Amino acid sequence: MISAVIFDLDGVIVSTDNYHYQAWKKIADEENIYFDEEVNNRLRGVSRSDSLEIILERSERKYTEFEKTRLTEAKNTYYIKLLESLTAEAILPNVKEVLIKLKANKIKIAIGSSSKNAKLILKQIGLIDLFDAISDGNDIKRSKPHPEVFLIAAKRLGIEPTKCAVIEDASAGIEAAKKARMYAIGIGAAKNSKLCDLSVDNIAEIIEIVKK
Ligand code: B16
Ligand code: MG
Repeated sequence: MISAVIFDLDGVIVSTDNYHYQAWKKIADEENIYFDEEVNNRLRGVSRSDSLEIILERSERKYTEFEKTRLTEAKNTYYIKLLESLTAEAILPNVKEVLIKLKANKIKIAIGSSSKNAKLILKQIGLIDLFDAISDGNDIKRSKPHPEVFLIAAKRLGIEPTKCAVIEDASAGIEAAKKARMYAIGIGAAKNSKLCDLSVDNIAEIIEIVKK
């Protein structure tokens, strides 16, 4: 039986994935590095510094640690600038209704996000007070596919990992959920991940699944 649902943030709750794309694209263009949607899909759920390493795979030269720090800082500056215009309108369809219904059914809800900007985003879209626990990029040493972010969320909820479901748009997040021994639900870009216990087209489908 599922007692809690842990939600990924970027790409599941809110459409900030498009902002990450725009910010990384600007960096890649400035550095003359090839970058497209396919590369971008590999960045979903992955930390800022690991994302840069993936982008630099296409670079013709090696970057020093100092240069890498400068690039991750520049990316975050662009990203935060884009976040300034973020409002509740960016909440993905049916998300708010699903969160409210889960709570009405006594299912705990948490955030499990790799982003260090997760709380800023949740405040801006007006959802921060709805969650029973938040685990994000500031809490972890290793990002998805490591299970740490989800295990911290479960601990903060006081629920056994095996009684938690995770909903994710990243293959790395699905892998992390399975490593944490949680029920893994894929949506969007993670729908075809081989490790999913289940894939959904619409987040509203999870209500019936967790009530079983
Ligand atoms: P930040 P999630 C992830 O969020 C994003 O999917 C990923 O693209 C990003 O690199 C990562 O957060 C770190 O974000 O630079 O804001 O700390 O999908 O785990 O909610
Ligand atoms: Mg995501």
